[in-house]
Amino acid sequence: MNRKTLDKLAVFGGKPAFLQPLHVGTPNIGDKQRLFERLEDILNRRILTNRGPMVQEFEQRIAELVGVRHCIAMSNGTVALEIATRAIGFKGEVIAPSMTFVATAHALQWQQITPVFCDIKPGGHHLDPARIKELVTPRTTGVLPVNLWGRPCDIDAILSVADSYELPVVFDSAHAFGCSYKGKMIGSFGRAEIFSFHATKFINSFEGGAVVTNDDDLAETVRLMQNFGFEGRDRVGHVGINGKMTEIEAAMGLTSLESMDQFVEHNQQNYHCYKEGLKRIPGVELVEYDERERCNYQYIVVEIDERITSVSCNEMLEVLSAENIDARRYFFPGCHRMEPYRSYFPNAGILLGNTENLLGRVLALPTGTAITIEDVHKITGLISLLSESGRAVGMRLRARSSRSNRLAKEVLADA
Ligand code: T4K
Repeated sequence: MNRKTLDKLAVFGGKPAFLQPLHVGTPNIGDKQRLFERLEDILNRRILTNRGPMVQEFEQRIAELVGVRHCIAMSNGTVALEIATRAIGFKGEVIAPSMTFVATAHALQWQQITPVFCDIKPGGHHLDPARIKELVTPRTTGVLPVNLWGRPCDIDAILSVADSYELPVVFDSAHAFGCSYKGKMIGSFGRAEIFSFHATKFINSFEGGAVVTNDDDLAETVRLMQNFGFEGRDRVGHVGINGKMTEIEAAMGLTSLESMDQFVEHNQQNYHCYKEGLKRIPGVELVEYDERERCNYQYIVVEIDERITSVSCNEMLEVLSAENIDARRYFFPGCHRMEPYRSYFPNAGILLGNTENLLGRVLALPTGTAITIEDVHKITGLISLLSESGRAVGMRLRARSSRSNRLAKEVLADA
């Protein structure tokens, strides 16, 4: 790419490719009219929360779709994790990946349970079952794997290792609603699983989450704990919390569910368009879905190999951001490098070689129903341009940043 073409990039003063920012996680919105009708019902009924009819219907629909006996709708996915792990009796130490959103670790630490970070598989993004046994101690009470990006982890192998130590497994399936593993819906594995229905998720209820399980006793405990531990009007049997989903959230959830097929179709088209647009770009590898399974395609994730692209993940982010493409470095720098875990386990990285190697190279790109095929073409076109002229772009960005560092030093020296 010659200098003139480079000048067209917004990062070097050109016009941004998009007038408005394109986000990772712009909400999927279903039929607004249906939502308004439900809102009308809620207001007329004057039951706004405390497991009203909308929440009950939402729970039933989720349980049916997943194929489990129980769904307990929650205020969000984090509280769902906290309650599920508490109700099972997790304490002491729990084995979990660091390659996840920090809520996975926080849900444990919030209850004084130590997350013991386990590395991911070489070349993968998910917990490595082969590494679990080296982390089991007498204090270990469970395993908390994550079905990251809606792609299942090695569920059978994890359950088998955990079983050999009699450790219960709770799956963090925050991303994986509507996805399957070996033909069976995610949500039906382990003692329990959780979903998130946050605004940025495939199916959203503004904020929201759920615990799903086939264990009747566990479901009962989760339900009680979610409602302050009340077992009747005047009797409390557990330390509980307020983890309830509201009626309006359930109304949004139900409305989202009705459009689930359209959301999948839209996401799938975007995914195929990304796949086509990125396939010949050296150093940019799309994390692929197994299309023999059910997928929600809600995350478009690429791995950048800087040795080939000559621009780092960070530089790519800077260039895309200037074009109004708000890509995200999920989940950099890893839970083990965030507080309080960084202070508790300053050397955790030594055991997390695959995680450390991956975290600096991952970018999530915008998708969802707010992103069109034309948007995706533009995004992949830009990435292609970037990779063709990675060396020149990288040099120019680095020259600019060292110029501005020099300038800042001169200003400081003059002050
Ligand atoms: N486990 C895992 C593996 C998780 O990924 C998460 C949550 C949880 C557990 C816990 O579930 P929740 O307690 O959240 O239910 C977001 C979400 O807040 C979080 O739910 C999610 N995972 C995580 C992966 O992403 P941020 O801070 O990266 O994104 P946020 O909220 O800034 O949204 C991204 C972009 O989406 C925004 O820049 C703009 C756009 N957006 C967002 C919202 C909320 C909109 O256009 N409209 C909106 O209403 O955390």
